[in-house]
Amino acid sequence: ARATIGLTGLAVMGSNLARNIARHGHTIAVHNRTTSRMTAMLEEHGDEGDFVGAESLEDFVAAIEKPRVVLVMVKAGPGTDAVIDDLVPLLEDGDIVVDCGNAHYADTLRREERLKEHGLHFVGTGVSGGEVGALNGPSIMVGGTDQAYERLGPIMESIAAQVDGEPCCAHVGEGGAGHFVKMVHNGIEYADMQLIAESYDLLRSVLGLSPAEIADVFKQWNEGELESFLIQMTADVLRHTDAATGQPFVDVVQDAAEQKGTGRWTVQSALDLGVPITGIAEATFARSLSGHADQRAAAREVYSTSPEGERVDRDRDEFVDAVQKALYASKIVAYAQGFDQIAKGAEEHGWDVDLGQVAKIWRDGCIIRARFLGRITEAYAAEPDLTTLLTTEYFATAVKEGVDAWRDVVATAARTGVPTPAFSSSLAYFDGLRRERLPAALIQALRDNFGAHTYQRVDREGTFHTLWAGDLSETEA
Ligand code: NBP
Repeated sequence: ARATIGLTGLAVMGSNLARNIARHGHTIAVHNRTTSRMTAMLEEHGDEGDFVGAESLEDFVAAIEKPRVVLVMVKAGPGTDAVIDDLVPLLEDGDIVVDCGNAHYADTLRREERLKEHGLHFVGTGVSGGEVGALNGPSIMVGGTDQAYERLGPIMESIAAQVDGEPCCAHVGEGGAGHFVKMVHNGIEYADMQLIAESYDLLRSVLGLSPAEIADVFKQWNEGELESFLIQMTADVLRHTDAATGQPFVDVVQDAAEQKGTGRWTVQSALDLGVPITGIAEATFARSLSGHADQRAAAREVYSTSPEGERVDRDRDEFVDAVQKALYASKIVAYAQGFDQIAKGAEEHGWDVDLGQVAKIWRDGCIIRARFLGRITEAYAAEPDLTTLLTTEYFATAVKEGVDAWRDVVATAARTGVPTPAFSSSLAYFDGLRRERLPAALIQALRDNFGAHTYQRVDREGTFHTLWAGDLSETEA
């Protein structure tokens, strides 16, 4: 055995990750179910480092030094189970199986339990950054045991993106924490993209700017606090012209956004945990709405004769500035909600997750990489038990400065008929949090009326019920 690590599953993500590992001086055994994919990869890239090509799983496992580290990068779901089934009989006590695919964390928990019975470590690992990240330095969120990380960590840290000499890779927590954190990362990515899309829609619909003009706006935003991979990418995409038609590229793309499921998982988990992640949920539903072509066509037919939204005349610079502020404030809300979900998930599952460290390893390599994340790391460093990111001085200042513009943008969107579910729900969440009294009091009273669900009083301890069908007297439950 001469390879320090092995990787099976050489589609685009797996082969790029293997090349990244080899380029960093690690000898890597490579395998793929369909052998031709492995030989093709070695033919094309074999000179980039020290690869050991294996045609069978037996040869693959035999090529790796013990305790073995086997990275699995196959299609998530049954594919992962199939590979695990084949690997388990070939592995020995203390070997480490690392699932780098986009698995649901509940599957990871189940697989970890199963492999533990065989004396094996199972490490669910989130890898973000798409294919380019896999090759040049992704952000890596590792779960599983401390013991497994001791062997795996140094290799993964060496191939991850680096910021100021620090790797964007960490053992974020035990068990399924790696895949849980990756799931929320993807949920936040949904919210980020939805907020960007709403900003674009407002600038185009309210101000009448062209995609190229909006590209300039995003380019300018990318020089300030909003600086991020996605804002830069938005400028590039909006500037792109379709070669076939000469139209702005964004106008020839069908307006139905797809999803592979991580956004949905994030929302499902949030419902179970009781965490209001309104930004991510609205972003997920907005994609879903965009895909309902039949309902959209039917609604257009019925309502297109009704007055459209109002036309408003807005000063260009002032409105661009307002949208920027609304975007930033809504983004702060979406991240506060996402980090809240990670905190609650960690509490629920008994994982020790350092939220500041999570923000730190998202600073580069991953899709949501942004200047902003450094601020989140600072916030948790100053106050590790922070209840919500919204109350830290830096973010509170930004929200207070932006709140008038935020209201103006949401009101303008409503008046002009531009749908802004993420902007609007983020503002509602913010207003809900800061409100002295919520109408939840009325809901609780109604619940007591129809279902004797009881209530607490503001003025004294105890649990009470009013005899709604009787003499309206109050009883103590
Ligand atoms: P795919 O998700 O398209 O999976 C293709 C690979 O899975 C091939 O190597 C294929 O082998 C293997 N495979 C399948 Br399918 N069923 C198998 C089975 N029953 N036994 C063994 N191997 C099996 O590849 P990908 O796009 O490179 O993504 C890999 C993982 O990385 C996925 O979990 C994905 O969600 C995750 N991910 C992807 C991205 C991205 O940007 N694409 C980003 C982050 C994470 P074959 O060659 O023999 O068919």
